[in-house]
Amino acid sequence: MSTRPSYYVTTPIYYVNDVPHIGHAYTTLACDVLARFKRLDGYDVMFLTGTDEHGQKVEKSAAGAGVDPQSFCDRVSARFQALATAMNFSNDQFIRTTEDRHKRAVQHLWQRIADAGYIYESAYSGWYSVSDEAFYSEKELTDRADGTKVAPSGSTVEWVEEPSFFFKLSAFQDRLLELYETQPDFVMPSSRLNEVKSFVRGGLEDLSVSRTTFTWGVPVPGADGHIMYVWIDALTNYLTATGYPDEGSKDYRTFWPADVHMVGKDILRFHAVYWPAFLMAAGLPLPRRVFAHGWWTNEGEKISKSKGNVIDPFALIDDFGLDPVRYFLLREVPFGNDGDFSRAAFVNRCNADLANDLGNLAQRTLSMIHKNCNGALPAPGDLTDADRELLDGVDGLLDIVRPHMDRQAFHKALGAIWDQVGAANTYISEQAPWTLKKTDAERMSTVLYVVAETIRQFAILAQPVTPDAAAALLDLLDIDAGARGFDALGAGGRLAAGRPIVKPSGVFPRLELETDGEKNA
Ligand code: ME8
Repeated sequence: MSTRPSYYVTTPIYYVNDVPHIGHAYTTLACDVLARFKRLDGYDVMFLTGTDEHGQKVEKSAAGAGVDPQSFCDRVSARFQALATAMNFSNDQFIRTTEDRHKRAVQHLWQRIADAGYIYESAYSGWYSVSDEAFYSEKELTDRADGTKVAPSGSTVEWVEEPSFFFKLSAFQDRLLELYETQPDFVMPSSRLNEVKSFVRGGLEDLSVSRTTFTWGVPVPGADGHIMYVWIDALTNYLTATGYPDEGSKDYRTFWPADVHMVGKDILRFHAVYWPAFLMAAGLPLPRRVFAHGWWTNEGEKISKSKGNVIDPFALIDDFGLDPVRYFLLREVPFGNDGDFSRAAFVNRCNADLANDLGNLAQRTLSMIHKNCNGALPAPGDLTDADRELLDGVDGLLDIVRPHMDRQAFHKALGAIWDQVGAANTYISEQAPWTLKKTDAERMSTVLYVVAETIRQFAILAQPVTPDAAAALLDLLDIDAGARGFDALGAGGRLAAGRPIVKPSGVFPRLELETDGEKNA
């Protein structure tokens, strides 16, 4: 087994009733950045994403499209896999719940919960939302003027009466409350933990976990006609990917329990209440954290297919290039809060931080070195207080950024890096190497060296978020592949003088707000 520490991060598995949009890209991006960060920080990482392909909702969508469910799933799942490629996601696995290994894992988990005495047979009558794949109690619903009822999510509910197996969720109220007390980071951000606590304090009813009125799902072992509730099926994907039910497998022993299940706030209850209860019932270790992030709106409006305002990530990448999209999504909005997507804010943010602050800093510094130092990095002379202050700030960045990343505070991590990019810009303006060129060439060399060294570290730290641009910067500095990890940060990894510096080409182009179909990328 590896001696490195391990890290397991998961995205929700996405329903194949819908094609991927910016919300899906956002969640998986956050996980991708965590996975890349941890790999660079020396961890053995597993990063999982995939598609949730069973249930009534998918069965209905397939029927609506006039194809059999499996062909329908194959088609839409391929779109999610294409999104992973387009977004440069570094997922180690892409799981599909229609895979045999998954069906085996779900049936095994079910049996284990049943054997422990937490599943019983009865009949369900109550409200169900196919769109949310969720049961609701009467008190959670509101009445529409036309007499129909709606769930808190806004989706329509229907009355369901059928034989069903139940999971004894009510038996886990105290243990769940104890979990939230003793492990307060189990649900983040803390405002979400409070929501979960008050839901659980309000009392838990047993959960209907099988359906008999459709067939597209995993059969309940030994109970003809019963299909497992899609959420038991879906949540188990996190175990399947580790090799479960083979608890002796290398991946299970290395990666379970997961470090972070990243989800949107809409599906927190399933992950923070049902999932730990299922695992407690099965006697399996619990994940360390469920992080529920906020919701994106489009220019102030809720994103919905019916409004026709769905933001297509493929089109956005096409318009602006990938790295700006990745940067904007994680920098603009405090992670955890809701955010509004506006193209004007996008262009402003990317031009200010990427094109101007980091892009120009690199462009002018490396151009000056190429032109004025014979195309090679100069050796620094004696360092002044200003030089040392800037280098100390940059050398100390990882210690500031790492705790932010460990709390999924991407905006703070990026803010801390870009504060130092700002300090480097202030430094170069004050030191004015373009003036020193005429008065003190040796001092000019020192200033350019110091800035080049800060760019090296900014590029290493920016790799998780803007991998292509960061690699281009590291290429410009002629940094070996083996010297791009976080162990190369700080004074120990200082640039060696004399390395060739070619004429740089712009790494972060300036973006234009698109007019008459003009493209940036
Ligand atoms: O819920 N803003 O799948 P799903 C931010 N299959 N994030 C958004 C978003 C938006 N406007 N819209 C969607 C399911 N998301 C289940 C999950 S997991 C065991 C099963 C993201 O396709 C966000 O992560 O409806 C949300 O939780 C997820 O997509 C819902 O994806």
